[in-house]
Amino acid sequence: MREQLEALRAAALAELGDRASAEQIEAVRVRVLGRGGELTEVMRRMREVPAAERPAIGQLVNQVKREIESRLEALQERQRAAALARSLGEARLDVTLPGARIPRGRLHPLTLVMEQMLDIFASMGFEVAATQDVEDDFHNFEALNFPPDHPAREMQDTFFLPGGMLLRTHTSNGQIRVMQHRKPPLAVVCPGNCYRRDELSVRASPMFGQIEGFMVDRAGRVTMAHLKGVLSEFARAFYGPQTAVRFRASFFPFTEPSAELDISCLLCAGAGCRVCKQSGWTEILGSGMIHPNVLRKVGYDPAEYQGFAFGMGVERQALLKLGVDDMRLFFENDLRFLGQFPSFAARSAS
Ligand code: 2NL
Repeated sequence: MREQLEALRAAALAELGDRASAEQIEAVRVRVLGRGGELTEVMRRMREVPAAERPAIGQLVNQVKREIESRLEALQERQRAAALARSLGEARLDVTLPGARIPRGRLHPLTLVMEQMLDIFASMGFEVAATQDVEDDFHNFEALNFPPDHPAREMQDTFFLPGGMLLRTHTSNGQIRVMQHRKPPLAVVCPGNCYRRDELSVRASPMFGQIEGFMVDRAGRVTMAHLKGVLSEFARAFYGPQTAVRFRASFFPFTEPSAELDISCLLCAGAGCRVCKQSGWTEILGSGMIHPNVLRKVGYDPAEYQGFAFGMGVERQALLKLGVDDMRLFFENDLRFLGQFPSFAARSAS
């Protein structure tokens, strides 16, 4: 019995070496200590042992049991520690490391300028209506009193699409559509992109943004004085309260009379410089009283209704306002350039 116990102990401890796996450890535990295991079997046969030897054998059984138990425990503890060390090693986290910088996006300077311009007109009660870039001849040319032989209607200047449509050359198409569908009183601004067959250059781009606007009411209620008031107010709100304005007579097929608006040069404040070609003034927009032919085309009787309209280029205003001297910069998407224009304070101030 004694030899059997010692053999059992030797075998178990030999199996419980330092490299024993968790499965091997569990197998030994079940085989030796488990119900019906080797040690239980020995205890069951205790009555075969002569009475005199029983206490000594009993002690040996207990000792073998304790030894194997403590070895099992030591091994399990060691494995738990190793598993913990492994998982700590894998998921090591240094909370003092700087975080990953996620670059923050911002609005394109042309978007900022466009939004600020629309905000100013909205504050004067204008609605904003965006319309389609792909247009037909009627809404882009005919309704605007362009004569059939006007140079703007030529292949050279306009992108014509297969099927008789074209890319609008100004956002006036949107105003024609609004007037066709609604009755005065109306005050609406139409922002959007326009297209002309120009090469991209310092001063021009085949795609450019425009804001046009109009105000129409019963004859006598919207006059040239309102045109001057609204557009002077716009110029001072957008370019600053110190900005001087002047209206200069001009010509457009869709307005009569027509006027262009100049502001005092932002760079030299009127003294004369390269930007204003020494004149002290810079042109920012065109405007006029809507031509009776245009009113008739949208179904308004010119004897009953009257109003003014205006149009301006977004890139041109952005160049002047932001002090940029090359339009191509707006279309190159160089983040070093685009990053220089955070949303300006004036957006919320105005
Ligand atoms: C310019 C000149 C202008 C208009 C646009 C307009 C629209 C309708 C009727 C009458 Cl539906 N006029 N728009 C009027 C005068 C000038 O733009 O130089 N734009 C950049």
